[in-house]
Amino acid sequence: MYTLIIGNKNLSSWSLRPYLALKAAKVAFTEIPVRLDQPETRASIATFSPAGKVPVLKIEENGKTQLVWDSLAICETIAERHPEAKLWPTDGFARAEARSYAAEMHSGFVDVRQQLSMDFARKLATPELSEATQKQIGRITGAWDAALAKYQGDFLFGEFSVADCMYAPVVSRFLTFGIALPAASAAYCARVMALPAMQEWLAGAQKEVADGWK
Ligand SMILES: N[C@@H](CCC(=O)N[C@@H](CS)C(=O)NCC(=O)O)C(=O)O
Repeated sequence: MYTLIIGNKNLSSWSLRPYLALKAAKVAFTEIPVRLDQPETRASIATFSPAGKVPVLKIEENGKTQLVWDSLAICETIAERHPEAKLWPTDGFARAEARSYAAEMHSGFVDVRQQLSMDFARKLATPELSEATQKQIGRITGAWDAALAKYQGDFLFGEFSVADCMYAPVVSRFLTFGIALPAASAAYCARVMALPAMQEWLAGAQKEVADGWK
C-alpha cells in the first residue's frame, strides 16, 4: 500500500514528480496533502518525514513500513518496484543518459527555480529574465531537443520515463510564464501538459487557488 504525502499542487514542484511516476506505473495510492507556508506546516511534515520536506512516500507491506523521501529517491523506488512500467529506458546507454538528465535537473537550474517558481494553475507575465536564467533555459531546451531528436518519441527517451517526471515542473513553469521555446521543446511541453495525470494535477491546483491557497 502506498501513501504519497505532498505539498500544494499549485506550488510544490517536487511533489509533482513522484505523483507522475506513480500514475505512470498505474499503481493505487492515497494522497495526503500538507498545505505549505502555514504556521503548522513544519509540525505536520515532521509527523511523516525525518527530512522535514515533502514529498514523502510511505510503503506498507507485509506488516512493515518504509518511508522514502526526496522526489528522485521516490521515483527511483517506484521504477525499481514496478519494472513493468519501464520508468527507465531498457537500453543501458539510454538509461545512463536518462539518469544524467534526471540528476542534472535535480541538482541544478537554481535560477530557473527561483525566477520562475511553479505556479501551476496560473498564467503570469514573463519577468525580465536574468542572464543566468536565460542560460539555464537554453541548456534545458537544448537538452530536451537533443533527446527528442535522438530517441524520436513523444517523450525525452521515447516512452515516458523518470526523466520526464523530473522535468514536468519545468514544463509548467515555462507555460505559466510564457517562455519562448524552440518548436520541438514547445511541442514536448504540450504533450506533457496533455497527460491525464498532469490534467488531474492541474484540476487540483486550480481548486487550491479557488479555495484561497497560494
Ligand atoms: N530535494 C527535495 C526537496 C523537497 C522540498 O524542498 N520540499 C518543499 C516543498 S516543495 C518543502 O517540503 N518545504 C517545506 C519546508 O521546508 O518547511 C526533493 O526532491 O524532494
